Amino acid sequence: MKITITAFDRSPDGGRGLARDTRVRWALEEVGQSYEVRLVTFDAMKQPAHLLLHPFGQIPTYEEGDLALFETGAIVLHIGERHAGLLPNDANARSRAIMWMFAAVNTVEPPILELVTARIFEGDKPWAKERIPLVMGHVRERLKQLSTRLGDSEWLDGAFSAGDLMMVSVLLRLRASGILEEFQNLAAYVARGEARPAYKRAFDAQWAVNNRN
Ligand code: GTB
Repeated sequence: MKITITAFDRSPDGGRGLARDTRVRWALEEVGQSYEVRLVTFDAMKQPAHLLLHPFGQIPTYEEGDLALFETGAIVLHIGERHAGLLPNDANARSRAIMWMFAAVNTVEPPILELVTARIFEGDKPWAKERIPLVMGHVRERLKQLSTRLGDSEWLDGAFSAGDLMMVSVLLRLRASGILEEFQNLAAYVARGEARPAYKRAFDAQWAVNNRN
């Protein structure tokens, strides 16, 4: 069945792969499913037609037959459940992979988003100079815990899974901050994710869209 996702008509990051359609593209590439992309402007995202698909007026969305989904965690989980390649067959290992997906979006991503907000959207506020080191501390604490758990392992729990796909996607948002490099094993973990052929295809596809004439 045809799969259609939505993405920014022009991502504010100019194609650095940080918008969340990249993780959905990556998941589809990992399982070998082709997909189409409908590009939407910021204005179109807030119009009734898009709000029917995404109540919060955001991208990405996912359509497949009469199924319409939003939220990248739910979309990647759906892809992993329908196609081989992202979730282990063993029931316990599968539950643990899903646990890492939740950990990525629910425990690791929030302080990272706090930092993005503090640095980019509130960087000119009078409290920014005091707030940024505080939020950096929250991010460091999470990275330290994650780094300890990952140790010398290649992936979070055995073979690469949707849990790693979500975690690497979340950590990539830290690249510009330099914090990731303080944790050598996490920096190497992210680099391993980026080196996967499926990630490269996903990245290249969104780059092409965002750098077209
Ligand atoms: N929890 C949702 C999910 O995981 O699907 C979050 C979806 C979301 O935040 N979508 C953003 C969006 O549509 C795009 S990805 N924003 C428009 C709006 O809310 O009006 C977030 C994002 C945007 C830009 C960059 N960037 O330029 O670096 C990075 C990430």
